[in-house]
Amino acid sequence: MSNNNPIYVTQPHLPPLEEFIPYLKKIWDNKILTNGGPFHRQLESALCEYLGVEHLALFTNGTIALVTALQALRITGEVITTPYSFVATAHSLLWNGIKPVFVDIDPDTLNLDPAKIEAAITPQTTAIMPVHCYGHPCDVEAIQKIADNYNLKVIYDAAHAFGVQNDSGSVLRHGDLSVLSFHATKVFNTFEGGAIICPDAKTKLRIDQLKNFGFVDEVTVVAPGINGKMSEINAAFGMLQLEGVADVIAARKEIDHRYRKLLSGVKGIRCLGDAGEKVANYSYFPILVENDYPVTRDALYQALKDQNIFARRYFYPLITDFPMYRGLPSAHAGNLPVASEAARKVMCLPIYPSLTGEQVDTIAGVIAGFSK
Ligand code: T4K
Repeated sequence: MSNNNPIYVTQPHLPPLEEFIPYLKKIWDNKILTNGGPFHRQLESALCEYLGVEHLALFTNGTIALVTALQALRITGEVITTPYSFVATAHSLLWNGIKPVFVDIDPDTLNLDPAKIEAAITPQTTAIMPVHCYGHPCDVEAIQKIADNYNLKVIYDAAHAFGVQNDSGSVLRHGDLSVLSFHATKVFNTFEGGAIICPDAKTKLRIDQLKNFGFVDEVTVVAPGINGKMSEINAAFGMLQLEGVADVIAARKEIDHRYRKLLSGVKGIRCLGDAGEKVANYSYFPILVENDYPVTRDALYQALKDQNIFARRYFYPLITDFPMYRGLPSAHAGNLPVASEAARKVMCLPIYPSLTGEQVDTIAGVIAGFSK
């Protein structure tokens, strides 16, 4: 028997429509639609406060924010990164004419393995771009140590890490810059959107110029900047979303715990553990379908689909399998055994605030059903 209504891997949280009307009214009244208007400024400071960071620049999406972060730090040459991510991570390097150098991941966290970074450093290496995959923090201390030793910059792709904290507070404070995504599929969404977390006002100013074509004033352009500005409508929506984000994360936490309980005894299913975070955001629920599970990951994926349950294989294929990357020496599967295995086994189960306990039970039931 299959579910009548499809269950997707995620569903964006939306507050009641009538709550957004007063925000729209303000925009209609003042006629400021974009270019750093009042909602843009408000959301930047509200997010700084919520996230526990000093400076933040809003963007139209996470990808343009990544591209701009690399520009802001004038990164060139080679950048060490992970093959186990959404393709935008590596694309941001190609958009800057930078050569990605792929390094394998840690089998427990599925984040860039610091122990393998040093061997990939060459005289052309200028930076490291790790990803806090699924919102699980990277080993930020070990990565910083390597960066300091070799005089490299660190730009975190923190697209999944909204609100995540480790021992020292917000994980977004690590590295030279961190980049968030506020895409519809993220824990905190502004329809489309993103941000760069910057360490100081000077860097934020440069980033603000870069996202506005490089304009410094009406008649001065200092860099070939891009149009990366978040519009007032997205920023206003962000202000409203921020009010409910703690409840959103709490609801996700409940679903996460329910899955873990239901799947704990299922032979061959490994629920990915945390990476030592003190505050998590439960942005994804990845499981690994191990070799002792009765059917393959893809067979399980199809079985769920047959029940109208649309899990996703994030991150399969690996970035290094795409044509624009696979010719690079570091993209060779032999260089990336852990990532290759994870890509073969992983599947992200549906997780979003309005997913009911009953639906979670159904999904876990399909998975447990094979190993009975
Ligand atoms: N770095 C990392 C590590 C990232 O994961 C991402 C984005 C980025 C950088 C780039 O950030 P942005 O430039 O996107 O801000 C999705 C998202 O489009 C993408 O933002 C995200 N990562 C990636 C992991 O997932 P798809 O192609 O899987 O999305 P899609 O459209 O298949 O959506 C998945 C499901 O969500 C749908 O089956 C139904 C549901 N959904 C989706 C949308 C867009 C809705 O219910 N409503 C919606 O509006 O990439």
